[in-house]
Amino acid sequence: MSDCIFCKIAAGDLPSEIVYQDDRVVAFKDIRPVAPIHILIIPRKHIPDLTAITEEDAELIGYLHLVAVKVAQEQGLADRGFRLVNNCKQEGGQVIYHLHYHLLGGRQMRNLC
Ligand code: IU
Repeated sequence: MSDCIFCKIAAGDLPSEIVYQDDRVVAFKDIRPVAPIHILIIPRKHIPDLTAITEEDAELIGYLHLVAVKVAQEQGLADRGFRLVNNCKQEGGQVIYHLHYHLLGGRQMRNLC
């Protein structure tokens, strides 16, 4: 999608600190981290939010989770633990309408909100 910031980041048209990428998924550092490690994991495919996924995306979403674990391992979080969060639509706190998961770690997580 031409006016989507995360599509532009995935395409390399906007700068970001990419920590992992392949033909389907990109992971990059959040510009406003709320934890010592805060990485966003996105599909290259433009999916606006979690409610927009279809049966066709099932494998992609599963694969995105595999990438999340791989990135967590590379960041030294696999044994310590981490949090993987999706904010969905307005009341879920979603701001950027390109599906993404927040990988948060490096400190003790407590409250959910
Ligand atoms: P949310 O789940 O849509 O609320 O999260 C959007 C995140 O995208 C938020 O943590 C921002 O700091 C982050 N972000 C970014 O990393 N790079 C950007 O260029 C923009 C937002 I705009």
